[in-house]
Amino acid sequence: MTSTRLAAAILVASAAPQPILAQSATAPTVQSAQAQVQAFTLDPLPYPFDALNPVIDTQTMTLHHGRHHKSFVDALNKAAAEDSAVRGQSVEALLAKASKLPVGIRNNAGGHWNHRFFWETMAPASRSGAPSPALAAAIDKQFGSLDQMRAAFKTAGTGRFGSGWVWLIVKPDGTLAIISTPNQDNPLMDLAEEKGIPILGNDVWEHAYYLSYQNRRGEYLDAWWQVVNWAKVSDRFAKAAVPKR
Ligand code: MN3
Repeated sequence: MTSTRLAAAILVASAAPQPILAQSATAPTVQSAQAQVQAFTLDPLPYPFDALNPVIDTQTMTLHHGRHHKSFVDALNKAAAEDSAVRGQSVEALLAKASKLPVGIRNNAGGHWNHRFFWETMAPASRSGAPSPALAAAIDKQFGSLDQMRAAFKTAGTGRFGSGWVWLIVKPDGTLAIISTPNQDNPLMDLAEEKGIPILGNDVWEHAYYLSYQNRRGEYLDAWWQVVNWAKVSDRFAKAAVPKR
């Protein structure tokens, strides 16, 4: 054996056991730590990926849920493993203290909450339905009509520069309002300019519509009403609207 080969053999012999030792020493700790902080989960869509065709195409839904939403969940779980301010917290608790969190955690917490809410806001067009009588009355009172509410929603959505969301919220005084938030912010965050309980929301990031609509965000906002789950929105309204005396 040449000295080079001998050196290589010694190197292999001395190096080989190290990963095994390292693995056996640290793997169980890492695994149990991960098991404790797997608090954030990516739930499956409440309908098949192709269920919203042609309003939202299958590829957009697949990428939006499996890549975009998943990235927020993965990032939150990573943050939870590293940061005691995130560990063991609900996503709602993170939103409530968003102003005190690093911007990355604020974005990922918002992104997770917003997308979970978004999937549940929609249903196949055949099951879209209509607002409950109570919600329809509140919409008429605040906006004049459902069509006028939709027009105001479109104005807010097309007016959002860059990326963000548009929301129909119940304000603390019990009235409805339409607002838009930048990035992955939402009206539940303590730093929101206008706070309230969202009952309906649409994602106006380009990834939500670009494959089918390209730059035509207004067209997407018009078509989107076909897949709004009004039963879910009405249920949220009933829970959020506290009668004021
Ligand atoms: Mn999105």
